[in-house]
Amino acid sequence: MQVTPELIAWLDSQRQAGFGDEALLKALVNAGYTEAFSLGLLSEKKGAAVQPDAVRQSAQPVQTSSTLPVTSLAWFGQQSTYPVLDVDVQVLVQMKHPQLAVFEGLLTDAECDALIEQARSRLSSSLTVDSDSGDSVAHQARVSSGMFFQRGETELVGLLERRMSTLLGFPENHGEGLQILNYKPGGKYDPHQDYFDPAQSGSHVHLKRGGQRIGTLICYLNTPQSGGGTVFPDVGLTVSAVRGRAVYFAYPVAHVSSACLHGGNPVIEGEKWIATKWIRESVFQ
Ligand code: PD2
Ligand code: ZN
Repeated sequence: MQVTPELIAWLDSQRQAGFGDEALLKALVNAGYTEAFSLGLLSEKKGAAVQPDAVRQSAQPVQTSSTLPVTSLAWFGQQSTYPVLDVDVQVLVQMKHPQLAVFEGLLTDAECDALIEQARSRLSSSLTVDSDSGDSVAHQARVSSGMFFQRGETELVGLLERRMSTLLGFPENHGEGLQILNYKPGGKYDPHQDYFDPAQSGSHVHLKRGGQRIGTLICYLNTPQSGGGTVFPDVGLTVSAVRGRAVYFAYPVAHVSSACLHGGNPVIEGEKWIATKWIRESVFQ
């Protein structure tokens, strides 16, 4: 494990935001660093950017690391199949850094089809978050159309949300409403981070609604004929879009060191439908 400039910058920014060593240690360990490495880092870089008490007290913490509901993939490395309420979920792939897993069986084929039909008439062009204003704006980096369900809006959405929170161990009310996306040929989502960059002013409006995002679950609702996989450039991984599969990745630290850069590869032939659940550190409203 290496002390990178990015890691030092993250440590500085968290200390400036008022976090103490206990919270920082937890966040580092949750992100996959060993305790010995994390303790060494904290003591070696002690107080590198600590500000006077008055500034520290008035700073608004952007990430309450000590209250993360998903501390790690608790099931990591234990079983290959998990009973989740009324279904059995298979774990096809697991990684520790980034914290990532690929699942099969979380949604049945019939549920995938039904979710698409419930969303189809409500799609509109997808937008991205403007980093300065926080507004939603059209951007060429994201070519798709989509919609959001309210939490529990339909019986099916409610059931899927209960399965998701049971599998991953987060309270249902920490989840944003389920988002459905539809990509046509040429549709894509360039690599990005799903967390709100604490350094950007536009993030604050989003952070008020439940704190930072800490994990993403992308469920594939159909199988495009060609293209459309989800790519993780930091680790050279592409997860193929196959109906009924899902990829989960967690970023307990809102920083590139979580290695959660990811994108949707262009759809080459056919179309692609996904359902995405983003998990917040606190209750999302
Ligand atoms: O469609 C995808 O594979 C994809 C890739 C990256 C979706 C998202 N991000 C997202 O919804 O955040
Ligand atoms: Zn994303």
